[in-house]
Amino acid sequence: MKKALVTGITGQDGAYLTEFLLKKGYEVHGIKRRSSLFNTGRIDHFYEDPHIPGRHLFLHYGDLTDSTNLIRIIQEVQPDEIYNLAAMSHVHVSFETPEYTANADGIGTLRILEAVRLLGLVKKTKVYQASTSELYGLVQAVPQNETTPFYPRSPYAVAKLYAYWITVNYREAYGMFACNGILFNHESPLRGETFVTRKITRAVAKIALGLQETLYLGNLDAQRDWGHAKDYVEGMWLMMQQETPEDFVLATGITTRIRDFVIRAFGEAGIELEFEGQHENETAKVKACHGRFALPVGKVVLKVDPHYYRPTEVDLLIGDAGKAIQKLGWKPRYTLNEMIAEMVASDIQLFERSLFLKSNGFNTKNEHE
Ligand code: NDP
Ligand code: GDR
Repeated sequence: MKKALVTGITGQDGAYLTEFLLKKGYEVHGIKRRSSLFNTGRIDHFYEDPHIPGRHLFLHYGDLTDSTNLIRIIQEVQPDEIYNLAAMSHVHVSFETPEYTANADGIGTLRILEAVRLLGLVKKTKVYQASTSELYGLVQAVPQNETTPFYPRSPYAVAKLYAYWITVNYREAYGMFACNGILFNHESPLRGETFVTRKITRAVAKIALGLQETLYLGNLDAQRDWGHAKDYVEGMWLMMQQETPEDFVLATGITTRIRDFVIRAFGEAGIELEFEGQHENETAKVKACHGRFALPVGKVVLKVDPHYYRPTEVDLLIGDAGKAIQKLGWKPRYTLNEMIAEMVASDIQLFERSLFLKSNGFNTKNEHE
């Protein structure tokens, strides 16, 4: 039985990858941070009672900023594959916590690689590094592929640039199986609530159900290449099954403006929008309702709030996954519309459940609101 160690197991990708690896028959070990509230909501359904023998999922307390902790866990687990998914992954927040982001996202990767080397596991343990399309930053050329120059535009992206190159360096210097997956944005119903797609699909659900008045967003003109996280974790695994380690882009090759995502997401709930104004004065109001949610025509549901603008923005991402398609046989299965439909349906269900509980006298304060 192969053993995988997943950092960032409590995040979106960690949850989908864990499901994927368990189905493949792996013994999965995950590193979770100590937190004052439970933070394992995305993986609780895989949890197995530690008192019952024969389980396949093990959780260890740890942190990418703590070398000795990482060395101990890697020594204990002796993993065949490490998926380094842990990171302070929010681009906007990285402008407020640049030093911590550099420590966790940049040096954190070095700590993992160094632990493997110091423990003499170079020939045994493969390392996957969660690299990102944010590395491309200021547009140099499109579509972006493995040879497109990088120009990071945030403390997050600069930290990930270090992580990218230290991964390449350990591969070249020590012959380690270490590879970068340069993944373009990928989303799902498990996406963190403050990333733009999930913020939008949650707002669609809450506005449709009368739980929220207005959605406030920043730059509506940015363009992103959005795929589904479920497809992308399979790509991570495929990279780790290669004979020789290489870096791969995973993307859909289709880019969409934030504004268009908003239109499609509201459309999934049968709400047709009309946009007016420009830049910070732009708004969207209800033009018509076709489904079960009847909002008043003319109701303003979206306003721009410059608070969400970034000091430096990444305007356009569109990836070329040709190498992954050809060498890994990887292909995204979900279309953008299918993914949006899944996310909107999931958030509507979530808030309908909260409403049902509330109307039956239960307190849902700490649930999802
Ligand atoms: P999430 O933000 O959903 O998950 C991040 C995970 O990292 C969480 O489990 C979080 O723990 C953990 N974490 C954060 N800081 C630390 C730390 N110091 N020590 C240990 N664990 C930590 O991100 P995603 O699942 O979306 O992304 C996974 C990885 O892929 C990240 O590295 C991200 O930067 C990268 N990436 C993501 C893309 C995307 O579109 N989703 C695209 C390209 C790259 P906790 O739950 O306690 O907060
Ligand atoms: P991104 O994702 O920065 O691409 O990083 P995010 O969803 O945060 O932003 C995408 C674009 O939407 C614009 N935007 C807003 N973003 C947020 N979060 N909130 C808003 O209100 C809002 N309004 C407009 C942003 O300006 C941006 O242009 C994600 C993360 O998962 C990274 O970890 C990962 O590396 C990259 O994707 C690829």
